[in-house]
Amino acid sequence: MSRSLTLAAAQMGPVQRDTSRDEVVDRLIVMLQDASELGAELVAFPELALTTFFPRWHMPLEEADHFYEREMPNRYTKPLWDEARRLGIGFALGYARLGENGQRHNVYHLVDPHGETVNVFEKVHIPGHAEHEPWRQFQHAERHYFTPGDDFPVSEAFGGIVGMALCNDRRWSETYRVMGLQGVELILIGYNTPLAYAPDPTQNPLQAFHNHLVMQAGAYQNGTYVVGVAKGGFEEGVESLAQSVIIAPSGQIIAQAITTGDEVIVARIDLDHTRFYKTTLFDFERYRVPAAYRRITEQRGVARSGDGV
Ligand code: CDT
Repeated sequence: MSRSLTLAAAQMGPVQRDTSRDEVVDRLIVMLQDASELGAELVAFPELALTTFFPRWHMPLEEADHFYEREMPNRYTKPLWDEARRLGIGFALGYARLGENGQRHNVYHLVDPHGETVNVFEKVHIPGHAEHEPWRQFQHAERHYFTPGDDFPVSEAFGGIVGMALCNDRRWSETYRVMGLQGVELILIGYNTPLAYAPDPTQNPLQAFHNHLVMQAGAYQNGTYVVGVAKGGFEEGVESLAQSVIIAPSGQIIAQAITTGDEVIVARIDLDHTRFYKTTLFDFERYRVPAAYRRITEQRGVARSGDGV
């Protein structure tokens, strides 16, 4: 049996603060067309793809409103929806959403080849800080700008079971396992990862290693494909990691970007290869021991048995 799918990761180079959404969408459409020519049926774009990574500045929320989208598609992104439908190709797009209820989420929007929404994922792990921290060279104020989501749903789409995550979510093993427990076969992850991590600069030279480490482990331990797609390069003077990848359920990297700019990578995958891992080493039904994992959901920080937990 085989369930093949041709997948693309459309890595982006930087989007500067004064770059218009029209210019960004033009770039996305060029990559969508490239991916389609290469046979792709699904294209993953990065986190916060339509704007610069604005959490690097701390400003009053009302001043940041223009970085958020109130509806989707909107007048800027409609050409992307139209072109994708014309090409018969699905995509996942990351952007900041300001809901009618005033809630602000960092979202990943999955669209099928007919232009219909499959699902909109709200980023769960919101990194960085909420207050202005002047000691930093640049801010990472995501906790000021975004409310966390509270689930990792999966959807039947593109012939398989598809889930999503955004950037910092990829560092947490729970992200993959919660989707693994729903039988996920393909996880799409968009990211913006500055190379300089102010709280602990010893991690700076390890950014690329940690990026692949967590996604390869998540793929293998849950028998799923993972696509990690960056917005990389120098954006407003801040250098971000590129190295977008498509990873097999074995944990092996199938395709990897070689630039730090706009670049499409493609892989033809067989979703049935997830079975190799899901029915053997990681046969959850047979081998998991949930009674031994109670702390995972009952406890947030570190505590030992002697502490009464
Ligand atoms: N966008 C995002 O989540 N970036 C974080 C940066 C590190 S936390 C300041 C990441 O996990 O890559």
